[in-house]
Amino acid sequence: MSKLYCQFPQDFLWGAATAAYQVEGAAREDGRGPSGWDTFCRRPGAIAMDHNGDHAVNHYHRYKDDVALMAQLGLKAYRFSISWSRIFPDGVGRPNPAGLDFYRRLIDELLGAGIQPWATLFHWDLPQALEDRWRGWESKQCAQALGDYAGFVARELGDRLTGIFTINEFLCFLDKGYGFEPELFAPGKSVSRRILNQARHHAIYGHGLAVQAIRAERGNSLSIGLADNISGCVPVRETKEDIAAAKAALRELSGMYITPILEGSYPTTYLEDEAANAPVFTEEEMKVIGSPLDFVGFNLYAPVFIRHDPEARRGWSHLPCDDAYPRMSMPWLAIEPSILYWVPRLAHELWDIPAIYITENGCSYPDRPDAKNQVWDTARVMYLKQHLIALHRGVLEDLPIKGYFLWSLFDNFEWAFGYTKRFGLFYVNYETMDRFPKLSAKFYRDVIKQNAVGGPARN
Ligand code: GBH
Repeated sequence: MSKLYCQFPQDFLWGAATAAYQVEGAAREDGRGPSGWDTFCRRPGAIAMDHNGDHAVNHYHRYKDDVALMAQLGLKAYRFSISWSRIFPDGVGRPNPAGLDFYRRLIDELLGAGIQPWATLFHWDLPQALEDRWRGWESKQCAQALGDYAGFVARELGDRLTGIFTINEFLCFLDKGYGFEPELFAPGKSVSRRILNQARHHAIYGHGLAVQAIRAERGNSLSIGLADNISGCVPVRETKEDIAAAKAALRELSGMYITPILEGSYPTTYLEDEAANAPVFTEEEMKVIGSPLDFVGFNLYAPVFIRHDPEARRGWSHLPCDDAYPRMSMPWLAIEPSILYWVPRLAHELWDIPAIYITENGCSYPDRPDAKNQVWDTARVMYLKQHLIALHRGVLEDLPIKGYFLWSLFDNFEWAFGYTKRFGLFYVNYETMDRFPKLSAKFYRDVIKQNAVGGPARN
């Protein structure tokens, strides 16, 4: 009977994700040093309504109640990020015990509730001190600093973590932070193409140093990986040619980030395209970058449609979503559920990945509570249901898909959009900080309980 529904494997990991700067608040408490996002938010006009993460949703103080909400959902895992400048207020040097203690208490609370803790080391909030001292990722010393911080966290907290992500989404703190995307993120500077490529290289090198430092502390007792927003490549038609084109595109579009991490060398297409602006690197650094991982996490939201194109230089071309294409309420959030099938499939064919997690997927939507504080976010339920059904196709085809982390547990500080975009399963009233489960929270709870999408309710 269960085969009629989208039944997931018994040990499938159902989770939800957040990031430190987006939820914690308590920006100046217990010795936390400033991060690049604290600085960037002070720049007039950088953030919608000039919002900032000073208070965010106060997860720092409400973490116990928040873990109780996770338990109500039946979450099996919580993906949170660690604020680097809480642990090392200056980025390097003397650690801050009070900052570390917050994550100890959070992890204890999670374990007490039977929820696996999965921590991201760097979700864009670089200590401001590292930007001031070294111009951040422009310097190789920043990579070394990430390695040292990773080793420290693995030593202090690693025995009770289940999984660890070195870095979240390179593109967002490099291409978007260094002036190569229309939407500007912290640190909000503008560098040359040459410097961008070198900074990208330092960041993936930092990832590799972090993997090695964690492995040295914890061996195989902790699952090590990263969470990257790889391009959501989807073949426009399910033909041999378009599928092969989408696969080639996935590898080439990831030429500066995930491809060298998984292959231990840059694809020639990337080096050729960047020519004189390509990064300078050593063989030794490439070995570090290619350090073996236990899993790879993909943050997947929007499609990049690819078609076979014999006239294009690389044999494929990208078909942009036009104005009429359906979107959720984020300019870039075009809806194509099959990204959750195609990206794991194509990535697995390319790189034979031992374990794949969807580390983010979700949508923003201008939902509002009714008089009884109920939020009927039917569009989010539609979005999630369709994506999980598409993900299930990969499960049926025996792809090594081990879990799914929904973005996000709560409405929170959505970077350049401030608090104007809501991605949460729990609605947050920003005046009172009260949280209310939306319809989508109830939908997700049912999915977790049934370990399936569809089928009769069992609650
Ligand atoms: C993730 O970013 C983040 O990890 C998370 O913190 C964030 O809250 C969440 O998703 C929702 O945004 O902007 O036109 O260049 C995803 C950010 C947005 C990055 C789309 C790549 C590509 C289109 N991604 N963007 S564009």
